[in-house]
Amino acid sequence: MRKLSRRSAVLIGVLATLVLSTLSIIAVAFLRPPGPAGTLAGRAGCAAPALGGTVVNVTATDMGGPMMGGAGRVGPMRLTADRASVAHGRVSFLVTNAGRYTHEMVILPLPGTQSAGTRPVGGDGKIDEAGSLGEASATCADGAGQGILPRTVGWVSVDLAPGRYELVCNFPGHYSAGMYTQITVS
Ligand SMILES: [Cu+2]
Repeated sequence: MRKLSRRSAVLIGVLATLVLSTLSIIAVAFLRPPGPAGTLAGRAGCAAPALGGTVVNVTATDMGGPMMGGAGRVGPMRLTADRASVAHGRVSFLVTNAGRYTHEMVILPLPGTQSAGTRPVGGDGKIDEAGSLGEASATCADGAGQGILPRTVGWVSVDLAPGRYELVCNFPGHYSAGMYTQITVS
């Protein structure tokens, strides 16, 4: 009888452990930080108003910070758009900074057959922004500013003529680290 009770106790212990581990796994899955734009903006306490024209969602990412290689190291950085082409006219860019550094998005015309990512980078780590059609570089605001802080959004609305454009982040070193993408306006 006593032996059986001990076995039951062990069994109950094992079952309890299993239940608790399962609950922890479920809890971790639900507490994981969200990825998509809207959720990040919500957490940051700011969201873009209704934007005019066709909305292009742009995401800035980087692999920097203490989790990747430690102090001073800058990992690959990316600027990605959720569409490669858009109709001409009013276009709004909603930029979500999903990275650990401050970023921005500048719209530059891409002349001739020039490829995105091939602009010369100056000694200051930046490219020439001449011909810029607009930028989203303000935290939780429209247009130009001091940069879009991590886990926040910025936005800008512009009128674009047919052609090819390059979206870039021109914080020092970010363009050469990979923060550019192309969008075609038809
Ligand atoms: Cu950047």
